[in-house]
Formats: sequence, C-alpha cells, structure tokens
Amino acid sequence: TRKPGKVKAVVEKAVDKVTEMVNPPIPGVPNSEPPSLAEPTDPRGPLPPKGDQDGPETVSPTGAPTGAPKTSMGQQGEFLTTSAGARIRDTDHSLKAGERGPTLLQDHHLREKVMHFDHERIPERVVHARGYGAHGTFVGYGTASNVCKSAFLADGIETPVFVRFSTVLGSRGSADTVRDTRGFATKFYTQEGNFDLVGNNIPVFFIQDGIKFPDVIHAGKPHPDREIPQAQSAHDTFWDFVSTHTEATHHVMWNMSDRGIPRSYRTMEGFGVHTFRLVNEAGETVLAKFHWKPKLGVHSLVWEEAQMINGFDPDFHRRDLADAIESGAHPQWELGLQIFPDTPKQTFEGIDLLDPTKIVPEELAPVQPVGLLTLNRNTMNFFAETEQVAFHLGNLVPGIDVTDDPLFQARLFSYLDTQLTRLAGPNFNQIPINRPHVPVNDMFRDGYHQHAVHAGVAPYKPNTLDGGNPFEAGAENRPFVEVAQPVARSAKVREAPASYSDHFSQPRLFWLSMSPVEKEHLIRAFTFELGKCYEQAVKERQLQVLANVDATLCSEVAKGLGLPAPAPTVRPRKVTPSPALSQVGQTWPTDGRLIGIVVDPADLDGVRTVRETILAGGMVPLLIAPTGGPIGDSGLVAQRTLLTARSIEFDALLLAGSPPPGPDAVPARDAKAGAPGTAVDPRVLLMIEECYRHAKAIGAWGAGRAALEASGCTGLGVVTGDDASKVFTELMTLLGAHRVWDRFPATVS
Ligand code: HDE
Repeated sequence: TRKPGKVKAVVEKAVDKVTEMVNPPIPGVPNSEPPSLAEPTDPRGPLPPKGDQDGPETVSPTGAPTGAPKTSMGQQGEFLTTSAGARIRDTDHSLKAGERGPTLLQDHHLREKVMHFDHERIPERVVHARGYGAHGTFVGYGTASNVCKSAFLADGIETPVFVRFSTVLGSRGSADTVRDTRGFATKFYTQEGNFDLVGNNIPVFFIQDGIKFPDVIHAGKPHPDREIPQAQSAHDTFWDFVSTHTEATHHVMWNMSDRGIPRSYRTMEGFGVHTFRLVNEAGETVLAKFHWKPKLGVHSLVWEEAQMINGFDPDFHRRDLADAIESGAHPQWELGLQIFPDTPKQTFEGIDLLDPTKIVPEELAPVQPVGLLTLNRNTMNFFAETEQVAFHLGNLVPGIDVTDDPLFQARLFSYLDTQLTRLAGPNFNQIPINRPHVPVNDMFRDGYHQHAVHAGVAPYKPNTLDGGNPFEAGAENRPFVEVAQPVARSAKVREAPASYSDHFSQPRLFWLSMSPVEKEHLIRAFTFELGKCYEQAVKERQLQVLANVDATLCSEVAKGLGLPAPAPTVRPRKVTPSPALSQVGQTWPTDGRLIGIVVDPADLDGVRTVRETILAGGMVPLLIAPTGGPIGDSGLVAQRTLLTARSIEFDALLLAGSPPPGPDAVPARDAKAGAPGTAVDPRVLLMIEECYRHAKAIGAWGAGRAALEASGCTGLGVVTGDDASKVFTELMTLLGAHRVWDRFPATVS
C-alpha cells in the first residue's frame, strides 16, 4: 500500500500537469491558476492581507493592546452573514411573493444590505478632499536633542507614521496633477502620544490670519452657480480674490511655478509653514520651521504633460506612490529644522517669523537634518485609513509647542471642529488609524460611535470612588506642558503688525531665484490662468500685482494677454535671491524612474541587456510592443502596447525598434519617410514628439533610429548610437538632471 503522503504527491503532480496543459507557462511570467468561470464552492477563510499590507496595530480605545488579529473587524470566518452574524443562504435574490414579486418588506437582508450601502459615503474634507496615504517609519538622528526634548527625535528611535498627501481645491474624485498646493500631513504615533505635522509642499500661505481662510477657499473652489471649474485656480473668483488680497502674492508665485505641478509625491518638499516653538530638557526654547527634503530631489511635471495626465491617468500620483512602495522603492524624506533664537521680537534677519507669507531663505538659516521618514506600506483599505485619518495641529508632544502666528492659532480650532461633522461625532480618535500607540485615559464618555466599554463610575476629577484614577502626570512622567510664554498686555484689536504689509519683497525674491526656464514656466502659467478669466478688470488688477513683483514678469504676461503692462505702484525693495529655491541645475538619483522601451519584435538587439541594467539601477523598464503578451520567443513580455502606452507615463524613452503601423493605428497618419522604405507606427511618432516637447531624454539604437528620424525630433537630449549600453549610459546622465532643460525656449534671463 502507498503511504497517504505519497498518494497526495502523485495527485498533486498530476494536477500540476493538467494545469500546465490548460494554462501553458508564459516565459518570464510566473505561472498562474487556470482561469475559472465559476466561484469556488469550498468555503475558506477571508483573504489574508497582502505581504506588505498588514493592518494597523490595534490598541483599545483606552490604549491597551487588544491582541486582536490585525485585520480585526474586517472579514471574519468563511461564510457570508448579516451584520448581526446570521449566515446567509442567498444574497442574489430578494424575498418576493412568487418569482415575479412584489418584494416583501420583511426581507431583512435586502433592507439591511441596501440601507448600509445608502450610507457608505461620509462628507469629503472641506479642503484637501482628494488625498492618498501610506504607512511608514520615522527614525530620529538625535541631532535635535539640544533644542527639542521630543522622544521621537532621539537618536535611533523608530516611530510608526501615517502620511496623507492631498490637493487642496478638488473634490475627492478629482484628478491628481492639477495646478494646486499639495498637502503633506504626517501623523507620528510617538511614545508620548500622537504628533501631527500638517504641512504643505509650499512653505508660505495665502493669508496671514486664519479668519480669511473661508474667503480664500470660497474664491478658489468652483463657482457656486455652475460648480465649474473643478480642482483648479484658473478662474475669475480665484484671481478676483488674490488680486485684491495681495498678501496672497507669494503663495500664488509658488503655485504658478513648477511647484504647483509636482512630478510625484515622492519628489515634493514638505513644509510645516508656521514657526513652532521647541523646548529642550533644560526648558530652553528656540523658534523653528519644519522641512521635509525628498531623497529623490524636487521635480515637477511640465504644464502640458500635467494636463494630459489628468485625462490619461487621473490617479497618476496615487499610482506612482503605491507602485513605488509595493515594488520596494520606498520613498524617503529627511526631516529638517531651521532654527532661530526665541527673541521677544520673534524675527530673524528682519523677517517676521510669525508671518506665514514669509520664508527664511536657507542661505540665512540652513535646514538641519534631524531624522528620516520612509514610507514602506500601502494602506489595506483606503476608506478606513486614508479617508478616516484625522489630523490636528493641537496633537503636540512634549518638546514642540505653538506660536502666536494668527494662522496657526485659527487652525488649532478648525481641525478639531471639522472632524465632528466629517467623522460624525467626537469619538474619531477611537478609529484605528487615529488611535495613539500609547495608553489613552481621557475621561471622555459616550457620544456617537463610542467603541470603548469604559469601566469605573467616576469619569471626573477629583474623585475618590475610582481611587482618584486617572492621575495627573508629574514632571518625572514627561507630561505635555505649554511654554509659559509671556503675553503682552495690550488693547484688544483687530489689527496686524506693520511688517505684515510687505506683500511684494518675497514674491520678488522667489522670482529672482528662479532659473530662466523656471521663469519662463511662471510667465506661461500666469498667462494661462489669467487667460482663462472672463473679467477684464480681474486680469488688469493681477497685472498690477505682477508689476509690483517684477517688471519683466509683468510685461511678459501682459504681452500674452494682449494688455498693456502697468507701472509698479510700490517701489521694489532690494532682495537677495535664494538659489535653494530653484529646482534646476543639480543631479539627482534616478531610483524609481520609469523608462519606456519601444521594441520591434522582429529586432530585439540590446533590449534584454538594457532592461536588466535599468532594473539593476532601481528603475522600472516598461517594454512597449505592437501587441501584448510574450514578445516572440525572446522570453520578454510586453507591459504596454502601442494602444495602452502614452508618453506621460515615462521619464525617458528608449527606441530599440521602429514598429511599422499596426492595424489598430488610428488615426492613420502618414509616417514621414525615415530611412528608405521605413514607415513607423504613428503612435510611436506621437510618443517621441511628446517626450521631446516635454523635455524628456530620448535614446535610440539600431532600428530604433529610423523612428527617431521619421519623427524629426533630433538635437538636444537625444542620444543615438550603435551600442545600446552606451546610449543608455548617456541617457542616464540626462535623466539625473530630470529634464533636458535647454530644450525649453528661454525668453527671459
Ligand atoms: Fe488646513 N485644513 N487649514 N492648512 N490642511 C484642513 O482639516 C484650515 C492650512 C492642511 O490630509 C481641514 O481634517 C484652516 C495651512 C492639510 O487630512 C480643515 C486654515 C496648511 C490638510 C483645515 C488652514 C494646511 C488640511 C479639512 C487657515 C499648511 C489635509 C479636513 C487658518 C501648513 C489633512 C481636515 C489631511 C485640512 C482648516 C490652513 C494644511 C478644514 C482654517 C497653512 C495638509 O480643518
């Protein structure tokens, strides 16, 4: 007799064989299950989380570890049930009086299923509605210890974090690559409670006082009558407001610059914007600004590319972040601090540190690295995590305190307040993504969505009935204590300090710090946005604002609008440019960059080597062939076809072949004659033209050169040769600079 184990092995082998016959392996592609049209009938447990997607740690609302499986409250058990746990026999047919109805009111499963569905949506955030989050860790360098006693900044301390990136103006379903400010909000689950650093990718804000926030947002959101346009500032109400409210000018300059259209969340800087007050163990204070510096450098899209992406792939930034994390290219940022003495005037080199429309140039106060953020885990459930995360500036830990910046002060109210409606009640910190990873004993009771079963009878202080619990923390227990900052005795006024009225020096500083190509982009962005406005008076008023920033900027925009350039009404102050503000002129790592490779199945010379070199360099090669699936018998597989590929996806383009027009090539376009007798698929030509226009590096070897010649795109940043590896090496040098900047016209210096 055969042993049972042996029988099993023989059966498994036979099954494998049959499987292989039904579903032959594709070279280079891991084998998959044979396709099945029917649902499996054997019950099995719920799907486990993906390898990199374990659920968040669960602690009880009172802070104790629950020991519950990390996917708790998700799917449990193998059978479909009602929400009360009764097993369901049939979820496809409602209970009816006979086959043809009517439907019976007593069908609890039908009513419960539809009732729950009817209430699946919660209000989207009033601003920053469109966002995307990921988990990670933060490791302190210990370099901040002399100025800040926060435990999470100490050397080697690893703190779990959740980061949510967002756009400001658009609705939850809007496109990713609109021109807008980006949110960069981080929740640090520290040993001393949650610290939320709720920042943006632009270091200044539109307004100096939080009381103006509803105004600027009402102006930026779509027009209330038609609800147009979605997720953008290119409309009359926005420019009406900012042209009359000139403290917005500095932020507007950043928005209109390349910073308004980041290439990726991974290539964005982040800023805490406000000045914070830090406290060390000795109780000494400094003022400080927080910065996030991306390891991959700061890179942007170009405007036409950004607009195209919004149609071709509105989830571009989400996809980019999730793919990078899933593939192991974990994005990283260094947290840095600009530190200033905490003087009674709260200024530094004449710059008012409480004015959130001003930066302190890095040349005056260098950004000192204090820790490293790594995003290494995608969310398991968008709603549970990204949608329900609730940030709040008041979530501070010992060592970090607020300042009197009037924008900061108003935000301290707003974030707490907004969650009451958005998350329907005051218990939002009990939602798993918001729970601190330390014990919570807040004496708050009841309320909508209360998940805790609190024990005891005395949720008040002082009490004797619960033995005086909970106790206030003594100094030795590291409590959060507000800095005893003196407050000036003064009359109650609705006024701002005189320094707040300088609205043009720093916009000018920003302008003068840009390279010619960045200036050109700014001019075009202003011209585009104002060109979309209907009201002549709005355009003219904004030109006046620009005249007060810089005469060239104003005259170039005026030229594009066909309007006269006004003279300045404010005498320009002398400013020193800050080279750190420019994104151009450096070399950056190319990790995670996407390289499109057009191949002709008839000629795969060099493709395999280049593909492997790209992978070894931590980048992503995407093979583009006329059709999907295996490419001939090469063992290579096409990831994109001429139908699915579009230039916007690639950071650089390689042409290893010149595929002739495929039958699905529409619209048919006469391919220009390249090498004698060559006609190239028009989509390849379009891809080359777009990459060229968007200043992306292009390389071609062998037969690929014919496509390049047929496109007519030769010259700057186009590398050709016989040797694929040599072409690729040169392409890498170009990619390190992000774009072939010299391809853009530079009309201003
Ligand atoms: Fe916000 N902001 N904000 N904001 N903000 C919100 O809070 C608000 C400001 C920022 O991914 C809301 O939970 C006021 C500056 C980010 O969940 C709301 C003022 C900066 C996010 C709110 C400001 C930001 C928000 C909407 C002027 C950069 C997304 C939903 C006083 C430093 C957080 C929510 C996330 C979200 C109010 C100004 C950044 C309404 C009143 C300055 C990144 O509370």
